[in-house]
Amino acid sequence: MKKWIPIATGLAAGFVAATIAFANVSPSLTTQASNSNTKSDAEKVYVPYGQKDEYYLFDSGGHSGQLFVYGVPSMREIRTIPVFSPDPATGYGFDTASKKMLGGYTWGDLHHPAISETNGNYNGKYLFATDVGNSRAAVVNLSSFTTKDIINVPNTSGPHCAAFVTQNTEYLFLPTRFAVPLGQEYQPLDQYSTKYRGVMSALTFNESKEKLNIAYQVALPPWSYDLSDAGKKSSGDWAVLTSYNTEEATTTLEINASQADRDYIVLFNWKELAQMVKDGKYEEVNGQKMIFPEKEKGGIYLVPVAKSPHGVDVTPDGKYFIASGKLAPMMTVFSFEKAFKAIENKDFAGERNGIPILKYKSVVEREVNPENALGPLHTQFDDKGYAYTTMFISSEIVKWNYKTGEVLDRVPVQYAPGHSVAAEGDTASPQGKYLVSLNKMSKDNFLSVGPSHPETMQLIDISGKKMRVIDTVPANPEPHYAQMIRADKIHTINVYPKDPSNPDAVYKQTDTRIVRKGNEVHVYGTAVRSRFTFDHTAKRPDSIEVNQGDHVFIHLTNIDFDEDITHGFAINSYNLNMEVQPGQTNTLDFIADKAGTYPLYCTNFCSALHQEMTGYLLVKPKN
Ligand code: RUQ
Ligand code: CUA
Repeated sequence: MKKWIPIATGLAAGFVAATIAFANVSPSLTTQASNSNTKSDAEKVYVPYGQKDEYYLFDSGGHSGQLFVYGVPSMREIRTIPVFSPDPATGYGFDTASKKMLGGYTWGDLHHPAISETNGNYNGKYLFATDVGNSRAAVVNLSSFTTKDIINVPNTSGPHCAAFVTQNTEYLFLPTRFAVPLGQEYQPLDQYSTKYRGVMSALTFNESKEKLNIAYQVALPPWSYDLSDAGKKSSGDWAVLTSYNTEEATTTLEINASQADRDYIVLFNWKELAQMVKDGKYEEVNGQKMIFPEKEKGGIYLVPVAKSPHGVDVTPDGKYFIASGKLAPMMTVFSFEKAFKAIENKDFAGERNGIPILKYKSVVEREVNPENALGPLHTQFDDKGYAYTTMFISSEIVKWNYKTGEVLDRVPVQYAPGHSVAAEGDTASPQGKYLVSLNKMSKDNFLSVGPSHPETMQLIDISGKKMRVIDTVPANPEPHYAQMIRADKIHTINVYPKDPSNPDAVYKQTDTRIVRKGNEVHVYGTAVRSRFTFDHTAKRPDSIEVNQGDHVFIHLTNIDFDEDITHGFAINSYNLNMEVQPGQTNTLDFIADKAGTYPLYCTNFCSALHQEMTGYLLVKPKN
């Protein structure tokens, strides 16, 4: 393997120089050979037929708008869950309910998945995600691996700094990457500092209805908010987020947003903010309850941090938060306890936009600066109290002790890791054992597919004193963050249970019917191996005849109550396809605007006679 060092564009000149100089002393030069996998590594990742992986890995799909599910340690991809983008394979975005949920958007940018938590640990029930591209949030049900709700978040733009849930899933917070005028109205960029805002939204989730809701918003200064994390245990009522461009630059951010030596971590008490809303300390902005920190004091503080920080991660004990600076080659450990004391003593060093600034010295615990390690981004934790930080520039994982600052081990990865994910590594009880490095580059790793190479995931055994890369696999674009959960915490359903209260469901072929209401045609049909029945009384029960211009609703119930017997339903030339899983009722609606004869068929292989599972849609011309 050739030595390769990514040169990040847009870094301060001195920093780039340091990066180039660093090429000569990279630890990967000396330890590269240890990354060639051996037979014993292969045995560690081999999961024999009939056995299952120990962990699920939920990997963000970035601008594909999807979520990818892998098994660990085999690193086999087992499922794609469409979240913010349509997916013909499952009919997501085609059937009536999911089409409505997507709201006309055909893509999304999914960065940070967040599994629901109880007492700071994953409970395996739901997964939340945000869309940086079109300012949305979504929830995925982990018993069916399907997206249940998507909400548009007004007044904001690009909730990159999300989603992270509080320790009992009380809230998920969505601070944004882009500042915009409230309501995204037109405002000249010269008015940036006064008219633009970086808004943080607090969302709640109603589990019985499987619906997301915006509880309140906070009009933060017009900075970019990058990453966030919720507190745990003694810091459980608090959350932290990093900011950059506190310079409030409006052009050429790569230079102008890197001027100040310090940016800020925003520290807030979400219980206090919720109380402020209860007390009416907010203004209504475009239908949302908005707290303005310059008008209503309390709950929010700023902590100075080395310039342009990226990740911020709360330690499993809830005592510290660790910020990593993409332009400062160090990890800074801050103490919640010290911050609380400084807040109590009003030990402030001024304020910005009405938000008190704590003194760096009174909150910092230690700075950790591993020799020649460059571009620290994100930190994960194991069961022994150690931290693992990704180094984007020097392409390695650094293992260190956050209580002493001691650096314990370093392992090169190929190349440019953004996040890494350890088994339950951002919870109150990390599992140790495995860490997956989510690499942005894979030069030289796989068969060439042209100028653009796939991204990579590398599985690292972290059970011993020394880390060891034991597997390397290509990854779908684009792995940003992932979460890894013990497989026995996820309880999937085998078939959808019957729902007699669903007016669209039909569980017996003898109940199938076609009902006309004006120019609306409702088909209540069934799918079973290997036939469709739309109207059991008709001469041809598997065909549908409508008039041109009719609004047609196909309500289809899969009455094969057998695991894995999924049927599809497609109409030739009408650009329609949906899926009905065992026991499920799904609806597809469309305007039959094209007259003619259109075969319909099952798209999902379901039996030896799957090819016979067909019929016709006949659309009678208007005149
Ligand atoms: S970010 S590479 Cu979208 Cu999570 Cu740090
Ligand atoms: Cu039903 Cu193929």
